[in-house]
Amino acid sequence: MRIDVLTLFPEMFESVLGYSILSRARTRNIVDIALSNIRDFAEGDYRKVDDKPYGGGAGMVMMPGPVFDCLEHVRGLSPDEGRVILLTPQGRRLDQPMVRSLSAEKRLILIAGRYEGFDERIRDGLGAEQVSIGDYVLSGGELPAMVVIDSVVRLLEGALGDEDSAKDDSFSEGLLEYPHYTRPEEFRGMKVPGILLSGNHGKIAQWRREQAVERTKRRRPDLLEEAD
Ligand code: 9D3
Repeated sequence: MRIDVLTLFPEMFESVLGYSILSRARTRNIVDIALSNIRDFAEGDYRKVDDKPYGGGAGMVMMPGPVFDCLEHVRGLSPDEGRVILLTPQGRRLDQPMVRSLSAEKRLILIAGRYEGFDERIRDGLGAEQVSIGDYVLSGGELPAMVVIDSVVRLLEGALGDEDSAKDDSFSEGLLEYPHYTRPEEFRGMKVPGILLSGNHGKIAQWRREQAVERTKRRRPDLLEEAD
């Protein structure tokens, strides 16, 4: 997969892309991630990318010119069309089915914004899908773009190492996870449930399923509505 990111802060991405699963996926050529600075497509001595809103009001608005020019440049970097995603609080909320669908694409083009918002002609004219990562206010679209990248890349064939569990147990799809324990058997008076030490794999699987259903009921009843 190829992922292009259009951003005013390409440096923000470097640490996240340089660690663990993402770093390994890049060195193994499972994903090629290219960062483009929208400011490189701004004009004038000041390379302005934002301006005051027509009609007045607080905050600045991201100008359409640099974003359109940057996208046109980026499109030419690879023959694949790519699914264009605009990160915005007004977008459809990202969830695992959307992540799965994005992971099936050959190319993604992510646009991260700053300021109070995009000039409406960016939304109208770019033919982009608008995506949000949830109902809370962040300072820009960069962290959301990194969330999309991380969630998508870990689903790509070969991205997870042996130590990362590649697939969930089938029953746990759509449920919260069952409780996990490792050594020691007793820690500060808290014991590992005896069943996990029993060696009875049938009973262990049954206990885990019950635990997963029970904690989903208690903490996330909304998920249970949709699970099998
Ligand atoms: C008062 C209006 N604000 C909208 C809630 C303006 C505004 C605040 C922060 C507009 C953009 C932003 C920056 N956020 C994003 O670009 C963003 C975002 C987010 O803040 N939360 C969840 N998902 C996303 S995707 C992009």
